[in-house]
Amino acid sequence: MSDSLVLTETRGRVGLLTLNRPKALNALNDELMDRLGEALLAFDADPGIGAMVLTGSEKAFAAGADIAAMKDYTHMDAFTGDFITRNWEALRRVRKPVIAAVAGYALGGGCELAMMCDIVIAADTARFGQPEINLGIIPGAGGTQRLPRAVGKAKAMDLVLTGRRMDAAEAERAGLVARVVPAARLLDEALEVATAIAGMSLPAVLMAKEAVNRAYESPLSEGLLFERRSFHSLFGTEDQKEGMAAFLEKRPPSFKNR
Ligand code: CO8
Repeated sequence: MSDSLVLTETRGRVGLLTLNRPKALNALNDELMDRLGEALLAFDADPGIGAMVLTGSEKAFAAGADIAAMKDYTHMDAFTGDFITRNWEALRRVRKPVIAAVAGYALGGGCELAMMCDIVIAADTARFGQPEINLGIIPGAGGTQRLPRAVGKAKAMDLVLTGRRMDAAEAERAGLVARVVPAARLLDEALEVATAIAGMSLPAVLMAKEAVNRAYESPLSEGLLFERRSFHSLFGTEDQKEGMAAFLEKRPPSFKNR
């Protein structure tokens, strides 16, 4: 449906989600985040889907939380209404990889949304930032936590305290972005990456995502143990036998996702 706030389509084994509030530069309101969470979880549950791409418009991935919607919030509106947590938690439940394809502005909640994805691919037009300080607030969906983990304290402090924007080249140098491509290539590049991932063995992909995320949540010794246990368990899959047999037989593998 073209008037939906989140457009969805499938490209082979890839689920493509497009934020569709272009006149407000994809400002994130509750309804949009509800739709996005539902769409991501639906693709996550679909056995025909192996990876997802989340994108916005040419001008904006998302210019942040909807300022008009939250302008008159009181402390209690935000707290008792569970502002942000309620419909952002769905994203954390997604087990398949999500690739953010970012063109234009990814600011505030838009930058935080990109950082919740597993791989960020940026167009050369992309601009990242946490400008909340200009509004008299601070980031509220992970900007003060995920940004330092991605780019280090020095640059995170610079961005969060001044509200300045970072272009795509700086974001790539800083480690926020995996690849930068010309704007015209953005969607093709993201779909190619997602298609390649969706062609891998799904159990291995899910475990790889879990294990990399563990690196942020646990001490090294615990993370290494988690990785080793996951690694050992993959020898119980048919796909491991197929992958290694295919290599030795010099042919492409045909994974069954089990
Ligand atoms: N909220 C609501 N409307 C917005 C937003 C926004 N964040 N961003 C842009 N718009 C609207 C504008 O009001 C304008 O609407 P209208 O045409 O009706 O006047 C339309 O989009 C186009 O915007 P501009 O005319 O401003 O376009 P420009 O090209 O001149 O400027 C900018 C583009 C630089 C992106 C500018 O729009 C801007 O600075 N936007 C606000 C960016 C910002 O401050 N983001 C942070 C918001 S706070 C936040 O995200 C807190 C996160 C908390 C967690 C997330 C919870 C969901």
